[in-house]
Amino acid sequence: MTSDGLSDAAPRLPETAGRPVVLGILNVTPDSFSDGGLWGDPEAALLQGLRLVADGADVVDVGGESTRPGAARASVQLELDRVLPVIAGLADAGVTVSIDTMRAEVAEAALATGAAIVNDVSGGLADPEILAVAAAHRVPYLAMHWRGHSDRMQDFAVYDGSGGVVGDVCRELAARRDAALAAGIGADRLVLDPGLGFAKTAAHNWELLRGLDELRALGQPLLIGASRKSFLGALLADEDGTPRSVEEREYAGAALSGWLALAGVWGLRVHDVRATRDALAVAAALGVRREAR
Ligand code: PMM
Repeated sequence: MTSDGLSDAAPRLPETAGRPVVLGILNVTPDSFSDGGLWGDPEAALLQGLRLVADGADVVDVGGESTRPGAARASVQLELDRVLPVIAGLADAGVTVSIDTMRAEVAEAALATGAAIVNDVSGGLADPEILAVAAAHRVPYLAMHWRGHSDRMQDFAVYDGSGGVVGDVCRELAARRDAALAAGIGADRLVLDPGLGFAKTAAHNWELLRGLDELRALGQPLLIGASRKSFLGALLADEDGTPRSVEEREYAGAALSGWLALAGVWGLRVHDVRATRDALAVAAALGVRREAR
C-alpha cells in the first residue's frame, strides 16, 4: 500500500542483498563502441539478453541509439524499430528490462511493451517530457549527467566551477534530481549516474570515481557505467601508447566493479556480467560494503 492507501503494483527500484544491482548492456545499434553491430537481428539480441541474465544480470538495459562520442542521432522510428521487438521478447521471458533512451516517445512505447525502468543518459535534458512519462508510469528513472549530444559532447568537457569536475557534476546532477522530483518521480525510484565518458576526459572520470562520497551526498542511489570505456583502454595502454582493445578491458572493469561494490553504489551497468558477478562475490565475501547509495 502507498501513503495514499492505493495498492502499488508499479515497478520498484530493484534491490539485491549485499551487492549492487547488475544491469547487463544490450545495444541494438550498428555503431555502439563495444557491442555495436552484434545484435542487429532481434532474435540474436533476444538470445544475448537471455545470456546476460543467465550470467547473472538483474536487469537488461536495451538501447537503440549509440551515444559514442561523435555519433549522429538515430530517428525516432529507427530507435523504436530496433528496441521494441527485443523488449517484447525479454519481457515475455520475465526479464526486467530498462530502456536506454533520451526520448519520451521511445520511453512511453518501451514501457507499454514491457520495459520497467527508464535509463535516460541526458537526465531529462534532451527531452524534458520523459520525466512526466516516467512519473506517470511510476517506474524507476535513472538520470545520468549529460551536457550535450554525442556529436559535440567532448566540446563541453570543461569543468571550471568550484570543486572542479566533481563539484560541477554534483551541482548539475542536483538540478536533474530536483527536476525529476518536481515532475513527480518518487525519490524511492530515482537513481543518479555521473556519466563517465560523457563530456568527460579520462582524468575527469577518475576524479569522479574518487569523488563518490560527494555524489552520494546528493541523497540518491548511484549507478556507474564504466564498462569497457576508453579511460580503461588508456589506463592499460601499451608502452607505445596504443590503448588496450575494447574486448580486453574486462579484468580492469571487474576490479573497478569490486571496488565500487565496497564503496556502496546501487548499480553497475556492464557488458561483462559474469566477470562482474565474480568481482561482486569477492567484494561481498570481504563484507565491508557501505550503505548502498
Ligand atoms: N553509458 C553508455 C550508454 N548508456 N547509461 C547510463 N546510465 N550510464 C552510462 O554510463 C551509459 C549509459 C555508453 O556506453 P555503451 O555504448 O557501452 O552503451
